[in-house]
Amino acid sequence: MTKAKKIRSVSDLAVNGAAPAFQEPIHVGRPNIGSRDAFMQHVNDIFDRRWLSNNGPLVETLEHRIADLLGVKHCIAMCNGTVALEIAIRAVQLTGEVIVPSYTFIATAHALSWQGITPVFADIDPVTHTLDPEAVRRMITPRTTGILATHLWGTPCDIDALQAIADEHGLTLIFDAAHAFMTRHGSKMIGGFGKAEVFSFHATKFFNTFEGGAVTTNDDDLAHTMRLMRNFGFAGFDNVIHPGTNGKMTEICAAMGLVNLDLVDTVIQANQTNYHAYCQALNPVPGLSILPLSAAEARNYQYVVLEVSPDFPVSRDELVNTLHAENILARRYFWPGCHRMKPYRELYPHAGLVLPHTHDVADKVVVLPTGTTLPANAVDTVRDVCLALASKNNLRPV
Ligand code: T4K
Repeated sequence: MTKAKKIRSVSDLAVNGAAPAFQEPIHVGRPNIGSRDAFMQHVNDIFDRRWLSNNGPLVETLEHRIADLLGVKHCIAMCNGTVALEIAIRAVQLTGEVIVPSYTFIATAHALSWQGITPVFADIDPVTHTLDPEAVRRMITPRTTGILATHLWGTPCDIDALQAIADEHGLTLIFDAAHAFMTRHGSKMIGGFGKAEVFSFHATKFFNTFEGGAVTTNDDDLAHTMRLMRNFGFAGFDNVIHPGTNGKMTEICAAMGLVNLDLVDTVIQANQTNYHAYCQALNPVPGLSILPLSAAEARNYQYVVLEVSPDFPVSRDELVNTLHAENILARRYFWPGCHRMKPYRELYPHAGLVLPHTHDVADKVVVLPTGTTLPANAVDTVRDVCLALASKNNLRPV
C-alpha cells in the first residue's frame, strides 16, 4: 500500500509545492483482475486447441453464463462496446434521427453518426443524470425512428416512461447499458429491457474482458441477425447471407471474462465499501455531495460521482487539478457533453438551449477512483484535500 502524507491545510497541498500524496497515479478505471492461475490455464487450453477467435468455445461459455446471470434469452459477445452498439443500431434498423442523451460517453452518439444516423440530443433528469422522458418527447420529429438511452453510472433509466413514449410513437427503444452490467431494475436484471441492451467490457469497466462488449436481447430473430452481422454475414463456408462487419470477441478476451465473472461479487463488494466510505467522508463537507444511489436497485457501484455545487469555495476544475497534483486522477466525465464536442458542436451550435440540465451536471461532476486496487488511505486523502480547500473559506464539516 502506498503511504499518503497528511494534509492539514492548503500549504500541505501538492499544488502549493508540497510532495504529492501518492507516488503512483490512482486512476478511475484501474482494471479489476481475477485469478491469474485460472487465466493462464485458459491460455494453455486455447493454445492446445489452436482456436483463437470466431465464436470459440470460451466465447460460447461466456455468452451462456452472462445470459443466465441476466435472465435474458440471448447474449451476443462482441469485440468492444462501440461495435456492439453499431451492430445493435443497424440490426434494429434505426435510420434518420435517433434521440440520445448528450450527457454520456461520446461512443453513444458516434455509434449513430458513424452510420449516417443523426443523433438528436435530449436533456437529462438533474437528479438521476439519465434521459428525461419529457425532454425526449419534445425532441420527436417525423424523422425520428428510435431512442438510444444510457443507463448512466449504472442507474437504470426511467425505462417504463421511455417504453411508453416509444410505443406511443412507433419508435424502437434500445439501451446503452455500458455502465449497467449486473444492475437491476425492479425484479429484472438490466439486459432484458427495450429491443436490445448493449454492454461494454472495456478494461476500465468493473467487469472487463480486456476489450469487449455484448448485446443482449429476448428477440430470437434479432439475435440471429446480430450473430450474422458480427461475422461478415457468413452462414458457413463461402456463404454470405447478410451485410456484416467484424465484431467478434477473441478467445483470450472470453478467457479474461470467465475469470473475471468469478470475481464480480468481490468487486461489487469492494466498490460498495468504497462508495459508502466516500459518502461518509465527503457528504458532510458543505458544497459537496456524492450522487445518491437507490438502495432498491442492485448496483455495481463502479462510478463514484461527486457533485461540486457553487457553495464549495473552489470550482470543480480547481478541485480536479488539486487532486491530480496529489496523483489522484479524478475525472470530469462526461464533460462537456457530446453536443459540445466535434462534430456535434458544429452541427448543433444552439443545442445547449434545450440542454440546461446537461450543462449544469456536466459542469459540476467529478468521478472518483474506486475498485479493488484503491489504496486504503485514498478516501481519507480525498476528504483531507476537500477539507483543506473548504477551509479557504473557513468552512467546516456540518
Ligand atoms: N457507452 C458508454 C456509456 C460508455 O461509457 C462507453 C465506454 C461505451 C459506450 C463504449 O464502450 P467501449 O467501446 O469502450 O467498450 C474510458 C473507456 O475507454 C471507455 O471504455 C469508457 N466508456 C469511458 C467511460 O472511459 P477514457 O478515455 O476516459 O479513459 P481511458 O480508457 O484512458 O482509461 C482511464 C484510465 O484508466 C487511464 O487513465 C488509465 C487507467 N487504465 C486504463 C486502461 C485501458 C489502466 O490503469 N489500465 C488499462 O488497461 O475512456
